[in-house]
Amino acid sequence: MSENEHSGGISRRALVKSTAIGSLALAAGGLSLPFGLRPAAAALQQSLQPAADKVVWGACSVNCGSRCALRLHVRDDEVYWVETDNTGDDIYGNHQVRACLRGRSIRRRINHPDRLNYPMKRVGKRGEGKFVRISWDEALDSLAASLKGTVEKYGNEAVYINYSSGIVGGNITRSSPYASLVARLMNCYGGFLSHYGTYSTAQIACAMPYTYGSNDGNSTSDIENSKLVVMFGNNPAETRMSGGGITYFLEQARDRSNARMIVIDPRYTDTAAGREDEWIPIRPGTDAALVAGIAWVLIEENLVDQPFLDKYCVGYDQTTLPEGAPANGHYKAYIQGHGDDATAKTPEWASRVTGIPVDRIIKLAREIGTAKPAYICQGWGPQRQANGELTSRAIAMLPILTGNVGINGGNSGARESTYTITIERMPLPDNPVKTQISCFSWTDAIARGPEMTAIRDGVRGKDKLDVPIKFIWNYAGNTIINQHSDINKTHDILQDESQCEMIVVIDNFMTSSAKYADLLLPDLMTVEQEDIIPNDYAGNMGYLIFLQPVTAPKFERKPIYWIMSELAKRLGPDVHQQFTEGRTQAEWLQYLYAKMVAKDPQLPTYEALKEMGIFKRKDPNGHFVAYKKFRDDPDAHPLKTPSGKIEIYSSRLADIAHKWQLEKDETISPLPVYASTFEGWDAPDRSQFPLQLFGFHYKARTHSSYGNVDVLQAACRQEVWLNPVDAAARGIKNGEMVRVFNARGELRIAAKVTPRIMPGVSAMGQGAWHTADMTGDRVDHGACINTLTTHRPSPLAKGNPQHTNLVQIEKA
Ligand SMILES: Nc1nc2c(c(=O)[nH]1)N[C@H]1C(S)=C(S)[C@@H](COP(=O)(O)OP(=O)(O)OC[C@H]3O[C@@H](n4cnc5c(=O)[nH]c(N)nc54)[C@H](O)[C@@H]3O)O[C@H]1N2
Ligand SMILES: Nc1nc2c(c(=O)[nH]1)N[C@H]1C(S)=C(S)[C@@H](COP(=O)(O)OP(=O)(O)OC[C@H]3O[C@@H](n4cnc5c(=O)[nH]c(N)nc54)[C@H](O)[C@@H]3O)O[C@H]1N2
Ligand code: SF4
Ligand SMILES: [Mo]
Repeated sequence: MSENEHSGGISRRALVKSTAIGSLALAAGGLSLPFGLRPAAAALQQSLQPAADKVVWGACSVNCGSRCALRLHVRDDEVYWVETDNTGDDIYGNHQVRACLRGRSIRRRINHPDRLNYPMKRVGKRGEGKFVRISWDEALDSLAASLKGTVEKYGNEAVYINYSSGIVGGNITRSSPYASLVARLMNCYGGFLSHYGTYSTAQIACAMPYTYGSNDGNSTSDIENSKLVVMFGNNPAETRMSGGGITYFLEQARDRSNARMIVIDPRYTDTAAGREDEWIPIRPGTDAALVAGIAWVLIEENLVDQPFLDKYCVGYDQTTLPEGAPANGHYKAYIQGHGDDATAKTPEWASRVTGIPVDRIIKLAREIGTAKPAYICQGWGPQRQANGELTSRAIAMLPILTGNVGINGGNSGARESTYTITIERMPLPDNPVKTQISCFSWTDAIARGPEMTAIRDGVRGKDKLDVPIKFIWNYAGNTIINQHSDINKTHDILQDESQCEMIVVIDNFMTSSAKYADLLLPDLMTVEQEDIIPNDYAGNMGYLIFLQPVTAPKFERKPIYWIMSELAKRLGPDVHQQFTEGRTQAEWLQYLYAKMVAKDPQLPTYEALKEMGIFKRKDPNGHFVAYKKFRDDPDAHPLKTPSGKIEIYSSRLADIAHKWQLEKDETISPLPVYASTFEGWDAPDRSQFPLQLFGFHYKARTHSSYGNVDVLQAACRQEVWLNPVDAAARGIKNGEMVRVFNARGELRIAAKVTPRIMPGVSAMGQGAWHTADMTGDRVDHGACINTLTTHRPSPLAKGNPQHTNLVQIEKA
């Protein structure tokens, strides 16, 4: 989830000189008890626990948007007890980076029976999970031969590195397909077909820059300066769970400001629960209509910040409409009903679309128009819809109309940014292959690659793709199957071994994606290696964690650096030399850290950091304020948009809308309008599949990671949320097993009948492990939502609209 995972400048992380805050680490060796534990309790705890042989600093490095320190107690080369950060205290600003339920269960992952122990090659059909053990030599020789063969026959453009996010943050252990060791190796060997966008933020990262030139938000800590917090589809209580993460900042900052908090979400989320002043349920995919209804009230009641709009923006009304735009093409005309659709976006109109009562829309508009400053933000749920590009830009209209951009206590309408200590990554040679596809369209690139064009399929760097994907690298990702859409269709595409000829999976576990591997290679986990990892989203407290290998490598698991170096050897001495530059993994780490210290001399020395385990530092600027320089002096600090201003009307989007080939139910617009979409609430297929369905990011797992840990499964069950009205109409009781299905597939799951979700909408945690007999009925008993999602991409970003689905639910 670091900047590379979310390209497009989601999280702005300035490297700033500053001083260390109280982060005196307890000694890494010897018995260390939780800081502040009272003596009696400490004595009791000590009497219950055998003396530790050693305590090793580790980190949980999954892609959950947080990052937690772990202190792993080890005896006889096995972890027997897991604790978390004990540096700092409970005081806001010097708090502990405490792990959530997942990180604390890492011992069960390390020793899980699903773990891969040996290199293997597939002997059954793809997906069957039949493998035989082979030696590392055989694995690496056949991998090298296959890669060479693919490059000779089809060229480097036929080699694809699939999106993956299993390990985030490390210098060395780092799954990001943009910058992993796999990418480094491929760039030393002629390059590879790369992708743009991420499954996380495809739509918003593509769309926001048309408005702002980038996609930045104020740090959550800045809420201490706000009067009102409005969250659209943002659920940090589940999606930023670390003790060092956003929820803590949200709570603490709100404590200081007493800001009212309004949560706009189809679900009454854990973030809302007990914390919100108001929950406004909204029909999925309709936030842009709510914004338009609010804008109508703001304009009617003279609550817009006209001087701000005149000075900083383009296209609000006639006066700043850019050249070439139609006379009725401005935002005000769209809202007032003078645009092409001749529809006034009254609260009554918005109410019909969103399902929110008229008076509530008016009241919300007045609150947003008068509370100054207001922190208006969005999570990434609204943008993971099929019209998500429009939605993300539309939500940004509220802070723009009310002049809340670029000030303390305000926000841009984007998700929060964070402070971080910038870390030096493994350098990446240039990729000689310039062609890119969207990260979501790789299955299309296998099945119909050469048909894919720039103006219909979003191919970049070329007018069209010349070769289909023939070789896939999948390192620390489960997006071959579990996390990509339409599993049944993906399965069919991958069955044909003459299409994609080779799939290499490097993982720790026998995941559903691993079952589709031709070669399956067992990696060490991050906690089993030495590495340095920075914080992810952590408000205004940055930190570094220095991990030491918690145990010796077991079985024939190998670190990724070794795997890639050995492969490089087999691809030729030049490739090997360029890949390793003659350094071992340990030497690389020291070399990279030395570069960090050279740029940021106030960092501790390598040895001191190793001793500390965790080093924390607060943002010396206090809070990050997005677009502050622009607000202070727009001439000296123009935005990165073509006009240098906030582009409410984007001429570039007008041009794209004009040139690209789109279907009738796909909309690209220069203005952040509301548009219906395929499989939305008003789509024709709703007569057959009457319920909207989306998958939220669930506390039980990080996507599929930790999904196989029994205690977590028991603590947070996999259920489909259903409103009592919809349940009663189907004769479904709470806890009963149901079938959830549409034309793409079917899954079985228990029903959670609850008023916490609005009628007509259903939801389940995404990331559960797909479990189906793919040669039989294909019914998924693991309840992985991607049994039901579509391969059809969103119109502009060509991203994953995985939250836009229509289904039927019946008693099983
Ligand atoms: N329907 C639906 N689908 C979604 C989403 C959704 O909201 N709805 N969300 C999307 C989003 S935002 C994302 S980011 C993607 C995430 O999709 P993925 O990036 O595939 O994330 P995970 O499922 O966590 O899979 C990570 C894999 O890395 C492996 N791994 C972990 N640590 C290591 C390691 O040290 N070494 C190696 N070699 N492997 C390791 C894990 O075992 C696991 O198989 O899913 C997307 N899919
Ligand atoms: N525990 C846990 N934490 C995680 C992850 C995880 O898998 N598990 N994944 C991490 C990753 S990689 C990412 S990208 C982030 C994802 O972070 P997000 O994308 O923000 O998470 P989601 O749960 O998909 O969506 C956030 C909220 O949006 C709501 N929502 C869905 N559709 C709409 C809509 O149309 N309008 C509105 N207003 N609300 C809507 C959902 O109910 C949900 O509460 O989370 C990160 N954190
Ligand atoms: S899953 Fe995230 S919040 Fe939980 S321990 Fe791991 S890094 Fe921390
Ligand atoms: Mo993500």
